[in-house]
Amino acid sequence: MTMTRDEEARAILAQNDRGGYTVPTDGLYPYQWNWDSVFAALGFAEHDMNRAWTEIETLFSGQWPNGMVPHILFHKVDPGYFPNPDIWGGTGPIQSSGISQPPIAATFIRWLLDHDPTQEARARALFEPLKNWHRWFMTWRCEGGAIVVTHPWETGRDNCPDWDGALAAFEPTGIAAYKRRDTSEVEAAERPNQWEYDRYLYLVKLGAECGWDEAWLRDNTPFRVADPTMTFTLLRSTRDLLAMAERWGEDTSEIRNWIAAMEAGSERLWNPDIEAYDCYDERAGTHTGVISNASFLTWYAGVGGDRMLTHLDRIAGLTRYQVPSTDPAHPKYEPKRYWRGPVWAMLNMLIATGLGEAGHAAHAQALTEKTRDMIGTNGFAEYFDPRDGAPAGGRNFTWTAAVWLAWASPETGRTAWAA
Ligand code: 9WN
Repeated sequence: MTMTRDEEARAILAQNDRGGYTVPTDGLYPYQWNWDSVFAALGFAEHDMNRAWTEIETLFSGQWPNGMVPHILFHKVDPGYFPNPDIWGGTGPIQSSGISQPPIAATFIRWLLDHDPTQEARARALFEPLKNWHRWFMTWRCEGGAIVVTHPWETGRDNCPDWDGALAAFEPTGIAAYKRRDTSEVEAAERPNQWEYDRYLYLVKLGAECGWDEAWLRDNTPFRVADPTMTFTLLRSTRDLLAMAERWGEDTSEIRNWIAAMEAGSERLWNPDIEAYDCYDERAGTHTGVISNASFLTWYAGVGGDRMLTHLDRIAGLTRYQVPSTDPAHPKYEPKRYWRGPVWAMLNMLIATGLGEAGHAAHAQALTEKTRDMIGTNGFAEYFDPRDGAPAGGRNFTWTAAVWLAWASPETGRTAWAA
């Protein structure tokens, strides 16, 4: 008997469950990733609220004393993934990477809480850890109110053309010989290329050698790029943190200051030449000129009004499925290569949520239906070719299953996570 997509999605979450945390997919990614886990929690929330909270609690058990929540927690070392924990040299309570990932957690925690207030104590226990994480970003990664990254992996949009200029500005000298593992699991044409990998590893080496000293990195790393994924998700999450602070009578002044800083700082990501939000390379002092799916998180963040609507409508006319991770009109668009073109369902969920909240019900509905069709027809791939929805990257993917259950499924999906 064939399974329904809902049943399949629940089975994927169960298969990828390693006890307290999920891996993004078996084989390719054998550890706990930060934002993958937060999406996973929303998928679990459809049928197992206790498991949903555990996922996020396990993620925060790896928080560093300085507040940073790592992008990977290496709970059980697995030789199938590279780079391994020794190369990262993370310094937290659990072996980990030394960088973070898009901070969507406060928003998702608030959604879980609104949806099921009986779990309030668990949400409240995460309030201070969340605030400490946000403070880490505002202390170390805030340039004029825009949030910067020190590694492309931190944005979760690893090989987007946004990084090409900043990566070309340095030579990856002194990295030890290494063997990539990702290309034994997935077609090389759907992954970053070697030139990029060498530079990813150089930036890891730089961080590990200074003991992930953020002050040193701020002054010395060649890679410091302000990014809409980080800025818009942190701004949105900080709004949700404020709502939780108000609910529990906590002090709100610091949080309000962060919101005001990022509202103003978002403007630094507005590129007047292309009339769009993109990245800003702090070292070069230039915009990157790439309209990515992260550019459309503006509604989710609650800034910019409808400035990106024209581009959204234009891009919708270029490919069968939206939102491509790189604008198909950009010369570096590659429809099958990872973040240089493919559609990512979980980014679509954030974009559609923002559109719906901003009163663009028809746009939100259209994106939801496209994503439903794309997953319904092609299964739970890591990402999809925008031209025909062909599945790409890893399969049986946790966050694709999770956003199906939480949002895109006609049976279990919700457009609003309030009760
Ligand atoms: C490096 C797990 C992660 C996602 C990222 C995605 C990819 C890792 C990799 O996989 O990155 O962090 O090895 O390619 O780009 O968004 O969190 O699914």
